[in-house]
Amino acid sequence: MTGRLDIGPAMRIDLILDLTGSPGDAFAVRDTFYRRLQYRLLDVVYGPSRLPENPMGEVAALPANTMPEPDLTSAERHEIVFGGGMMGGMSMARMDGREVGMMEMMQSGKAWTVNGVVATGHVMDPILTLARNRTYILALDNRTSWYHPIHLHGHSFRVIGRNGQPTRHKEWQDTVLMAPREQIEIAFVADNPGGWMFHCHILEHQAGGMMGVIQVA
Ligand SMILES: [Cu+2]
Repeated sequence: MTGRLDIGPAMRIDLILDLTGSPGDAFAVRDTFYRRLQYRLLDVVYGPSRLPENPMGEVAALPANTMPEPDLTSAERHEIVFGGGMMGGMSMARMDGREVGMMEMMQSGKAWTVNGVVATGHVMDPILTLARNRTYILALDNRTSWYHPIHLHGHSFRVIGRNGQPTRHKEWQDTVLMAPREQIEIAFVADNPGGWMFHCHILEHQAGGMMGVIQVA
């Protein structure tokens, strides 16, 4: 069996495995994301008895999704730029209310920005204030040379576009893995009032400044 799924920290997937092997067959599930750090995560091993011909039988219907559907025709669009890191080409950023260079950021243990701002604590001005129950499209622009799994608290969103192309499944997620230099559009109804963290779920990146607050009024 072959096949690859890319998931970052905080991401989950539901998999249905249609097992068609014979008793005693085995295959490995490997993490191959970092070529030099590959490892065997687990083995799937068939038991001694043969599987029934139609193991899945009738697939039970899932309960209907209760997430509010984003209304893309009336959506308000906001761009969110993720910057910083080595080979990011960033020269200046805003940290604790003033402009600083990359060197000063690094000396403070910081390396990353959201819309040009380095987060330095957990209390901060919101990067966006959204009206309750409106649909928003966030255009996420990864201007770094690194992967970032970006996680929004308080909401699930649809991933509607990648690098200008619509996605096939408009998948529901609460964390989306951005490849280096990738641009991703997400859409959701801001139906949960509060101040919600929006951050990279590689926690070193979050601590290094890659987080913001989205306020839903
Ligand atoms: Cu990151």
